[in-house]
Amino acid sequence: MRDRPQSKLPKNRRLTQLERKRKVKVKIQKSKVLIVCVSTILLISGSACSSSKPSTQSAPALKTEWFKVDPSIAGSVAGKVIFEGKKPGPKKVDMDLDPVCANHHQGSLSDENIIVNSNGTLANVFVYIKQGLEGKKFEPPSDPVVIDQKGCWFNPRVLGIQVGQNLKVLNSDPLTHNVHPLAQINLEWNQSQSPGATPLTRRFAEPETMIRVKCNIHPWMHAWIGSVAHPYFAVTLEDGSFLLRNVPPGTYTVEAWQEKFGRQEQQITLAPSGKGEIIFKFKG
Ligand SMILES: [Cu+2]
Repeated sequence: MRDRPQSKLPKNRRLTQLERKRKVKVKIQKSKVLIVCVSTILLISGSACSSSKPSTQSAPALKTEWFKVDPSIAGSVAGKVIFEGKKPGPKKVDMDLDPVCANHHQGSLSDENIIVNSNGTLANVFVYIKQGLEGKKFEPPSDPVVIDQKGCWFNPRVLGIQVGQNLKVLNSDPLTHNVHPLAQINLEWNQSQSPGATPLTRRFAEPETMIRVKCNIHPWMHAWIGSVAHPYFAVTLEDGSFLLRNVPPGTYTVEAWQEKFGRQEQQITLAPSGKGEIIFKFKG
């Protein structure tokens, strides 16, 4: 005798244990399918929302809050960099590799890695506040810092720039140079600049003291750039002096860097409207 199909069983018939197990299994499977479907729908709708309305998902751009110095309490740090020891004699720069360069100077150019002034001080020393301004953000000036290549020589040799400020590189020579800042924290780059080319404009994104700059074509060309996160830097002049203006009151570490003699630092505390003074001494 053939078994009758289950669908035709009387409704009130008591289910066997096997039938109950099958029924439970089917329910579980149906639930699983439902969960997967709902999850998929949520995922799709979620991704659709995020892709169709990006502006509502992304955070608004934060405007940088620049630190403003209160002029009524700002002070200054002035000083000198003194040279002690025997003044080194002039060291002629050999430009024989390129007669155009050599002719420009008529063989009389001396190296500028140590410049001892007539008053026994040093020029071309980079002085800047190294510590004490953490947490303050200073807006970069809109004016660029300019470096020229003239007579196959960088002018100036030592310069400071604020992070985010434009560096404008000129070529005043009738020949091609290749400007190459050997940055280690910032991005290293080099770029050829033919005679009459438009000035190069670049920025440094991070503080870095110092960045050596060379020309890949003329191996005697050197410059040094101090990239600083604030405006408190200076290069010593022909009398060895420097001046940091408009400095907020505080305690600072001030560093002096010289191309051959290295670095020195000193601490200074500036009272409101205070006038600090620092003397650095480098021995030859
Ligand atoms: Cu060059």
